Amino acid sequence: MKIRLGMLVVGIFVGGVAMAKSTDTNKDGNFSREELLAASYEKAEKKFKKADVNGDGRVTMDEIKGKKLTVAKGADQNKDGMITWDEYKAHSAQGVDKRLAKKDTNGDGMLSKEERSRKKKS
Ligand SMILES: [Ca+2]
Ligand SMILES: [Ca+2]
Ligand SMILES: [Ca+2]
Repeated sequence: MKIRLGMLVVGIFVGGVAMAKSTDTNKDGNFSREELLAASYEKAEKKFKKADVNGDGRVTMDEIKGKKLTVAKGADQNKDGMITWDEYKAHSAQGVDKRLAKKDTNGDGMLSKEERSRKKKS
């Protein structure tokens, strides 16, 4: 049971948006949704470009086959076997919203330093 929980936490962490200091572009100590989205898109764009081997702006399942930590298959929202940048962007935004929903305990739409560092309660 303990092991399973640990793996779950690791999975969430790997799939989440990196909480770099640079995310806080206006330096107010909080990560707003906009700041999180900007950071997430920036990261997503790098991943997407890397995954898009032939550079046609779409990532096909062939392109991500056998690769780890690239574009998630779940991003293919219309299930046509290709992930467009729009789909991937939407997927990234969903990740940000999920993260906010989970961590933004006071519901102000921003992650304060305390909220970011707070460990998940068991
Ligand atoms: Ca900020
Ligand atoms: Ca492609
Ligand atoms: Ca698609």
